[in-house]
Amino acid sequence: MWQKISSAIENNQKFVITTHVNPDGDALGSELALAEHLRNLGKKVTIINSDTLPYGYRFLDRRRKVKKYTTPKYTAVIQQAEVIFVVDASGGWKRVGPIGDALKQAKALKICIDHHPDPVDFVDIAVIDTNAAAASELIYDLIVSMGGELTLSMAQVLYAGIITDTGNFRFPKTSPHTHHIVAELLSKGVSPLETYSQIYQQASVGLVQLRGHVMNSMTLTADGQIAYYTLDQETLKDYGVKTSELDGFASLGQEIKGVRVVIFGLEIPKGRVKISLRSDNSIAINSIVMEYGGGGHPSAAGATINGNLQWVTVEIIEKVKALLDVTPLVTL
Ligand SMILES: [Mn+2]
Repeated sequence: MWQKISSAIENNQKFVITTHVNPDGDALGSELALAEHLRNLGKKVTIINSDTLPYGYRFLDRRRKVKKYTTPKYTAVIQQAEVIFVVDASGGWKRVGPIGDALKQAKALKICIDHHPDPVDFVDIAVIDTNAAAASELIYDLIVSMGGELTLSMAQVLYAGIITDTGNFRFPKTSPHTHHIVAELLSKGVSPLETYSQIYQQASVGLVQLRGHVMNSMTLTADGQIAYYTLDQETLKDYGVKTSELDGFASLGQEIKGVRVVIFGLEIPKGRVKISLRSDNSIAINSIVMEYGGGGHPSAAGATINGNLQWVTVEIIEKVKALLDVTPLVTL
């Protein structure tokens, strides 16, 4: 499984690593652990993303190794790279944002390591395992398969990647292998409490109150099988919250008994709406957002759609209702 990638690592010196737009814990954990592994092997590595590191994940990157893509600053680095890694992102160069165009044109060998069920024809080598709960699991497997040293800092970022992508070990892809890996990570000295606190207990009062606002506005439909809510830019401003801080808002409706699908519509600039869908795993909802150029997993998916917040949300509600009509309640 890892043979081609191991050879690519062994036979080259200059690496660039990137991931999807709005990087999450798994994206960053995968990038940082892979970068450290490569550096331990004496390689030259630059992590470059289209977006800045979200504030809440700065603790993973105290040495500021994750760079934000700008031209012409990183043009030469990208052109001179021998291998480009795309981690936790598949589906094409668009997924990685503005840096995608530069990477696409680079002459480097392109490698994708991911767990999303999206096409990988944009790279030369791909390891895709949709059974993996997190890309961080795959990076761990790669490091181990190469006999690489697993340091505490690598264990820390991989642990953060795994807990965030598994929703603290509750999402359906969480497996015995996930827990085997985590056992190894903890044995390196990772603190579950400290990591949890860094990720989930650093909110501003505005953010917590905004959560309350959203929960108050939540509406149930389709006999309580759908919970939906929206958030516009003005409300965000009122609470002093940034779009990038809304991690977890899409799953708020999942606390309600009987809710199978949550629809969260978020107004974003330029007349667009970001739709996030969550399902209780009794129904695959990623087909709905694929129509709009979105993607994701069967139980967690999203898309950015042009249009008015209310109209777009209503359109998605109707699509989910239609899907529920043809999908009887059977656990997948
Ligand atoms: Mn992931």
